[in-house]
Amino acid sequence: MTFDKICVLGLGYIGLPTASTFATHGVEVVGVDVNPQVLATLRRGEIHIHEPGLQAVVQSALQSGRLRVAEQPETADAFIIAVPTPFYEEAWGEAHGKRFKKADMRAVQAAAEAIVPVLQPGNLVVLESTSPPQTTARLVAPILERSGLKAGEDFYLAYSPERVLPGQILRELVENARVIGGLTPESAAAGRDLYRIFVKGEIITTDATTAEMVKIMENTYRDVNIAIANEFSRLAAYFGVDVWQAIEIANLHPRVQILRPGPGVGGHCISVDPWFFVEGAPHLADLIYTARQVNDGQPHFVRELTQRALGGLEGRRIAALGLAYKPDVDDLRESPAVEVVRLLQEAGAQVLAYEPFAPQALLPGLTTVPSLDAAVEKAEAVLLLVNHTVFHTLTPQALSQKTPARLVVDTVNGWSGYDWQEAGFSYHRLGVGME
Ligand code: SAJ
Repeated sequence: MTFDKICVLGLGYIGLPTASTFATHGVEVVGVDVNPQVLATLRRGEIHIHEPGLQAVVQSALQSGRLRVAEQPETADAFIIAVPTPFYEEAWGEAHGKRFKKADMRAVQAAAEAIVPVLQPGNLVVLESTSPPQTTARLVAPILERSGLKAGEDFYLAYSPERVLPGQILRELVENARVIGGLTPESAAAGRDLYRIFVKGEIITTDATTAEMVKIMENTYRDVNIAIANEFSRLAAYFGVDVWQAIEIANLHPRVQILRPGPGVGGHCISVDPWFFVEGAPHLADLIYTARQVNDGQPHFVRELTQRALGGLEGRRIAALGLAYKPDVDDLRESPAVEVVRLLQEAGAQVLAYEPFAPQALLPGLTTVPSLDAAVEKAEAVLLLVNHTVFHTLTPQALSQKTPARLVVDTVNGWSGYDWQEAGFSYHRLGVGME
């Protein structure tokens, strides 16, 4: 199958790089977004998201005339849906003794509905948004069939998850292996023809529900493995052991690869996707559910650790270093570091938080400061929450010039305890037994 013109619905972290990459590979692309500000920004030749190299690709796609933006989809050979699938913040589900977060599929529904009036026989529709198993077959297909056309017979329908790492999106889009799950084998083949335009990695075809499960399984696998690392950190502290040393030794075994404990799991993928399994089959997802609870509970352990280290929290002045969900990114979504700061403040501590990648970030209820100096100058304790390179490379000598604090709590194993103790600091690390 050949594709002269495609429509990409949703111009966010995935849709915009995908749309512009197709355009720079010679396809006519119409990028659609429901947010007028996003369209206005792109029409000015600017971009609304932070991703290395993206601005240049988008500009070249726009200047070539092959990428343009629009409010509504128009007739095309293929449609790609790349809208967000978050979960409802307030509405929780409950079944089989589990309380779970529910996927908010309204953006996927609205995107499919917008395609209905322009869908034509022989078209291909691909869903890319991370979705609960069976979404393509049970949610998207029936909506598209309101056009009077039958999915898999009159038009092709496929699911192809994005699996790129923020910060590396443009390279990984092209180089990573890509899974394409078709509602029918012909739909999968049509999807393979489409992505072959720019994908250099292997393209694996399967059915739609398998492709949906693959994506959620990848992130759930990681969540469960981080949960066991976090539980090990609690057990090690309880038994008077240094978890970091124990993990290092265990990982010498050829079939063991324990991940890193930390203040919890954040971001918009790994802390979200496992819920799609729990919501879809709560009676079968015991381990996945427990792992989510372990990881979501980790900020409470950091609060307790800080409380023990300081001998109390009420009125104590703490400098919190880092708010991002992982090192060297500016993304604060679902960040456990933010949760730790909230818990400390709720316990009466006075926390000044500094995030070098988003120094102006405004978070309700949190006091953020624009520099390291401002965070530490009056602090009694310094709490390392994210192992950003700028923090990791900070020496106790440099820090002691800026702060009266002589107590540090390291939740990410970012610093050498020996160096800090030598420099006169009382040093406390997550996952290490305290006398
Ligand atoms: N984390 C730990 N310990 C570890 C590793 C990570 O506590 O040993 C924490 C991080 O600090 C962070 C969270 O887990 O809070 C997630 O970070 P991450 O780097 O593991 O993953 P993401 O969310 O940035 O990206 C993931 C990737 N998926 C996998 O590695 C299986 C990426 O390839 C996916 O495209 C992305 O999710 C997505 O969009 O689904």
